[in-house]
Amino acid sequence: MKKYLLLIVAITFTCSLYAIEKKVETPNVIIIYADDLGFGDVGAYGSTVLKTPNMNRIANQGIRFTNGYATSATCTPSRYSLLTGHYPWRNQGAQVLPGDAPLIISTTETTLPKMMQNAGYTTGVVGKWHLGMGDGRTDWNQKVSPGASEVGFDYSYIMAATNDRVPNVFVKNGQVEGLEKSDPLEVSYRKNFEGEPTGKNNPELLKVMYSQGHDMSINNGVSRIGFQKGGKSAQWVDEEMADRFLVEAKQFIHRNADHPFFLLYALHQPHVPRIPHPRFAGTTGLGARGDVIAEADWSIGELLKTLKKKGLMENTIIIFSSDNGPVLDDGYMDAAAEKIGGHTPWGPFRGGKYSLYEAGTRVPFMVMWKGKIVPQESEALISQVDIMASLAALTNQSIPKSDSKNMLDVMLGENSHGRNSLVMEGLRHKVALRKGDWVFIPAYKGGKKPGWGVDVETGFSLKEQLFNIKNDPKQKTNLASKYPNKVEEMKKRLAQEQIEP
Ligand code: NG6
Ligand code: CA
Repeated sequence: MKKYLLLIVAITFTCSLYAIEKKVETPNVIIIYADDLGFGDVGAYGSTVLKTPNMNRIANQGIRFTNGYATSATCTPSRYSLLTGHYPWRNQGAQVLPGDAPLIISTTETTLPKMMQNAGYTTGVVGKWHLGMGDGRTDWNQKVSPGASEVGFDYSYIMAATNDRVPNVFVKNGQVEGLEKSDPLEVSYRKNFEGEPTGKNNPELLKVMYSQGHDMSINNGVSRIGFQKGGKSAQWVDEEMADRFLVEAKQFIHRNADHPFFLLYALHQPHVPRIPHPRFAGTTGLGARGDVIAEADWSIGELLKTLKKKGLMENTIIIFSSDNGPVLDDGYMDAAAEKIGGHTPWGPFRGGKYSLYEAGTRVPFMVMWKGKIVPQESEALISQVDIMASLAALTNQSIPKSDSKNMLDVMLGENSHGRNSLVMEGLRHKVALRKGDWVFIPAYKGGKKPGWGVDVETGFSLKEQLFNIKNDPKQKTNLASKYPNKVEEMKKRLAQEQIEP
């Protein structure tokens, strides 16, 4: 009898231990994702000229990664990886998209937001989308589908592509907001609609002049990429965009404060056109680019205040990063280069947006979970593609095999060993490998400059390039001919990574 009693006690004990171990935490998760914000744009990453007190707050109260990467040096591919856990070069369609492009994520794919839904979360996305929506023959006056909802977001308030691409409207749960039946919205990337002004023909209507491209339809005194007609009541006012997205993000938090939520707050700053609210214009002395970063920082501060007010600070993980590196002139004469002064958006690195050199993909990457993450800096190698598997581990979900690696303990600062290697992407799906302190860029044709006037290096060279990124962050000395064995090793590894996750 005693024996049985002991056995029962033992079983109960093991079961309860198991229960403790299996206890799944479901803190809210907010990803704040900036657009074209550089490593060196953030105070916590060394910016002294430009002040970012609220981004710094996240960094200083959480873990600040110094080796954190976007998967690509442009927007759509990086966002694709964040939401799918796949490297972007595995999908030919994951390239900078026009505003009328169809959705590039399969509706049957297990995505980050779908995984969070499975874990019991209410999911939302506010801000920049740029993953395509509709089937490619979109009538913007009807419900646009498939889109964010089919990718796994219960709520979406987004712009289709970028703030420099038509249509210049917000799409709320698949419906263009504020449309009037009498003035339907039409969009084309092939030709203008008869009688409609363009930046090219009517520069007198512009408040900011374009420098490259961006000479098509005009809205709010800014000419864009692509043509649009009608839908006047729905067209956005750039100066109000930050406030609009902030209100939406705050309302999402308010509505979902009493159960687990996942929010992707995809900021539009500092992507072009850089048009801050008058509250921020001229406040940084760095021109429009600095001012819209100040505006983004303020928005983050307001979001943090909302969490605090709702008592959600200890129960929310905040991840902050950027989709790609910085660029100065990206198509408008907004004096970003002329007013840069001593500010270095690319930090200590070479290149920028569009580049296979370091500043293309090395971005601010920080994670805060008040009371859980011990404030620290981490040198662990980590990629945004890892967020999906890490959050799957957090919420006890299983996901299909992908490029996403479970870095939960690294993200929470409990382990300083990140990835051994990662693949980064430049223009046109060209890739490079980071492994340990080394970066290897294969020989590529394509020219040193992107070719449409931006002052950034592609990173392409007809010669193979090998750098020790720790000793030489500016990638000044190509060590390929000095270390042929290292080149061979890196080449092999890159080929392996390309074959399978
Ligand atoms: C480029 C645009 C640039 C920007 C970029 C996408 C021109 C000359 N340049 O083609 O302004 O919109 O696409 O940026 O049109 S991203 O951050 O969304 O990838
Ligand atoms: Ca971007």
